[in-house]
Amino acid sequence: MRSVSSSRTTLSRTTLARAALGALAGLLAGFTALAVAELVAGLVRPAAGPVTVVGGAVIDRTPAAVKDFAIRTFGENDKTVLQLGILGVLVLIALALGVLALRYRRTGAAGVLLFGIVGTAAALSRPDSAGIADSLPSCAGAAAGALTLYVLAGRAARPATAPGVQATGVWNRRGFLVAAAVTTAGAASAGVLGRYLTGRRGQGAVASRGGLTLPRPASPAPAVPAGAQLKVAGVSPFTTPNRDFYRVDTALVVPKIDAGTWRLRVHGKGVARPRTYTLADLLARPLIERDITLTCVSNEVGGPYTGTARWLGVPLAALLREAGVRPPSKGGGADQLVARSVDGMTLGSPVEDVMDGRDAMLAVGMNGAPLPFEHGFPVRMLVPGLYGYVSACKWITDIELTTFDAYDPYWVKRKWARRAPIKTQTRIDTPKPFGRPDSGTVTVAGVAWAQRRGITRVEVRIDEGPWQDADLAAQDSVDTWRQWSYRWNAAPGGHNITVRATDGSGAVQTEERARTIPDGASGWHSVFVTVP
Ligand SMILES: Nc1nc2c(c(=O)[nH]1)N[C@H]1C(S)=C(S)[C@@H](COP(=O)(O)O)O[C@H]1N2
Ligand SMILES: [Mo]
Repeated sequence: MRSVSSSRTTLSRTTLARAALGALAGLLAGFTALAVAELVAGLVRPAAGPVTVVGGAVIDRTPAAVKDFAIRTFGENDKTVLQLGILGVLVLIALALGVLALRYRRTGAAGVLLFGIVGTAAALSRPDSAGIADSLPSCAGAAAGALTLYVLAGRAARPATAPGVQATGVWNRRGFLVAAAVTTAGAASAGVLGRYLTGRRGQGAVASRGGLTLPRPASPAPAVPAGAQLKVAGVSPFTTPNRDFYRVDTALVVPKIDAGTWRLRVHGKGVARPRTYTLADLLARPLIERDITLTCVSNEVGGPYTGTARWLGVPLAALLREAGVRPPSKGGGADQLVARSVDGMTLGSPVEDVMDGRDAMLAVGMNGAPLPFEHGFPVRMLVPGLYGYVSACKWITDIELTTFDAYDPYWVKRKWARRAPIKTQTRIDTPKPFGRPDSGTVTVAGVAWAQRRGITRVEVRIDEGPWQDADLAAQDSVDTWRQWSYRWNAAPGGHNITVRATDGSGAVQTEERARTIPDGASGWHSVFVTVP
């Protein structure tokens, strides 16, 4: 009895240990696959790496509500979370395939090969796909991974037999370890080399940005009025530094474009003189410089996805007029301008808005520097008054004049509105939600924005009390946000602070709550604080 049970324990221990080896073989195969894919992507095209293309394909297919949830929950870490999620799934599958391969070597290896197909399908489905070459990283990675699993599983599973000696059930541990070590070293070198190649590819772009001297604007921005920036701790700075400026896009790998080879094509309906511009062509034109507040349609009431910068750029309306474009109100046939970026993103703006006299521009500078790569280097579009997703194309490379009937750009295909002017919003920056300010005088302060209309009034309400006028900081322009503050005599207890603004047309910000989808959030921002 005793001996049976102990042999059973030995057996299950052996089984477990073997399963662990199988799992390890699976992990190493997965690691090898990704490292080899990285190396090939470094040689072919960094954006064609399997995690990048699968992640991109997932983003493209994510329903708007889920995307909104991801932005809300993970903020600007949403892409990292997505990539970690993909890696997590890959690890689980690799472990399972490894265990499977102990018994069914061929099947396990074939399972790894399937990922080459998944990666290829994802790569080819991306809007910026460079064609069949984009399948190379996934296919090469999958092949290397399958081979690794086949070899390692063989070593892990094979009992150490010698001629004339009965199989002992002890596998070839040393053989496995040697193979595993060689695999690890080889895969790690492939990965490092791949990273290096990817980095080197971006160097031309980095150098072209470093070497770019921005011309002086023909029309400089007026100085920000001294009174536009309140001296209140906790309020958002009037000008958002580039490093703090929110970033929202679908790019898992930030495009690094060499300014020297960059081109912008302008063509389409009603374009009498289609033309392709170089950066030098654009910089030779008279530039304007303007303070503009950019806002994302995914910004919740009270949310962080809005910021103000001093932008330098080429007036877009003049450039379009030169090309022969007329707005619909002047008889032009195209009512939609579709901007396309190097990563295949498409954004559509009303031609009427772009040409109605506002400072729509092809921006090259942001707060005195060339655009950061994250914000669209070398050139992005900006149209004051419109949410980013219908106007602010980063890494722009193509402008096509068309109609709203003829073409739905990326976000519109995903149920967002075709037209999306920015809604009036007010945000309380201080005190923070659930803050505990001391009783007595508490300065409540924040920002309000209604681009193109400007802010003429901000009111604050404590609990269910009357609306009180806040003090307005100086207004820079109708296209920028405006700071406000309110001195509140706070009594101990829990309090709700609510704010609302009135825009330049006299319209009071609506109380009606709307979600971000389809055309931007509305409603009043309020924070709850406890005065101890
Ligand atoms: N190429 C490209 N441009 C893009 C996007 C994108 O995903 N890809 N996102 C748009 C959205 S939704 C917004 S709100 C703004 C954000 O610009 P920022 O990241 O510089 O703040 O860029 C717009 N331009
Ligand atoms: Mo956005």
